[in-house]
Amino acid sequence: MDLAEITDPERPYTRRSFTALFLEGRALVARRFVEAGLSVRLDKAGNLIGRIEGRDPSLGVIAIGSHSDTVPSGGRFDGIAGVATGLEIVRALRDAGTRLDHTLEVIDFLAEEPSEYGLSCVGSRGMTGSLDGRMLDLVEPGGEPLRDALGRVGGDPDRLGEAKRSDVRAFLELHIEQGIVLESQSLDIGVVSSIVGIRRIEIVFDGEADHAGTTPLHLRHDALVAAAQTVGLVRRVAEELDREGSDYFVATVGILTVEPSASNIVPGRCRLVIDARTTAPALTTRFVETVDRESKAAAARLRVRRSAFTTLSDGPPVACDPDLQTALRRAAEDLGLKQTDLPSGAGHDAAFMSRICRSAMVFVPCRAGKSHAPEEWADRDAVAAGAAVILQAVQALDRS
Ligand code: HGY
Ligand code: MN
Ligand code: MN
Ligand code: MN
Repeated sequence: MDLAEITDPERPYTRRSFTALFLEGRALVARRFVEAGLSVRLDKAGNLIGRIEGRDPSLGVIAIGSHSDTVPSGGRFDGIAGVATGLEIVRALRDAGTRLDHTLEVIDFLAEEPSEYGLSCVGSRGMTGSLDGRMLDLVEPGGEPLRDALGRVGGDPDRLGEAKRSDVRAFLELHIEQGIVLESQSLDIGVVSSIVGIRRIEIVFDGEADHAGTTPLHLRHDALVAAAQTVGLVRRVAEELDREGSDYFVATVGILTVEPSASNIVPGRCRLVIDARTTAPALTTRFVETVDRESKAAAARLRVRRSAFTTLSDGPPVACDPDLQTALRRAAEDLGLKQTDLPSGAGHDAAFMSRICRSAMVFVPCRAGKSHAPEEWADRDAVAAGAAVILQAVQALDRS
């Protein structure tokens, strides 16, 4: 809860990556790591890593983690509940006088939320060799390239290779569900079966700024009308694809900027970012083809130039490790908790960690399924139950 106080007073629970607020929050997390007896380091991808050596270093690492950054006007549990879980598990093991055979790490991944760069999971991409030069060259509108921001928060874009891990045997992430299934069915635990694939696309329309009073409609080059038709198109195509079969498909335009943005100027430039998610990559291909074709047609009709249609990121759907899922189900059962398997419509660091090790997640209920909003809330006992499941699974893993 202390972390929730480190926020933008104008926008509650905001600690956007790469900002002073994020760094202040991260310093608090690092202090908690040290207080818990962890050795602490920042890797070259900007991840904060707490570590406690196991009795047999040859066995490698079991890692638990999530992220401490937030979306704008976010909540108090998205991400940080998973980092706090790792800390509590370290404390519980220490209080029980238990030292694992495996080395245990608690990880606060850098920039899990898509920052102004439109790229999510920067830290876990870096830890898994999935952060490439094109991504590092992304520039936030009017700001510094991602590579410079990464250097500013303790990473090193020129030594990212050192962040790639091969010694992690298993990764477990606790996260609030950010959906309504668990609460509506009075369930305690969600064992995550898969994590949705996410494609993010930037589209820019360049028209001509003009006087809103003296420019006849047929002479305008209105970038916002082209963008608005594209936003409607995104929703229409997503509904068609989502209705089609059993696979999940959603698409959102969460960013739309208008320039010069004045009531009496015909908009000259518009930038929008599409976030498309599905459990079936073939649907994304069809979505992108349709939006590409029809947004170009809208621009032509309106005598506007579609000056950019760029994939910012493209992560495939990921199946969580089946053996870890079994261990989590067994732990929930041993603890007498009510559970279900369910897919994740949210993206997570666990998806990237699956590229280097066995990776799985536990969801805990959050009030009314609300997330990415100040109303986000999870009961302490609910998070504690999830942490107990992960602790039990970690101890079973350690013995296996
Ligand atoms: O956007 C997401 O799915 C996650 O909350 N970062
Ligand atoms: Mn989030
Ligand atoms: Mn999250
Ligand atoms: Mn996550």
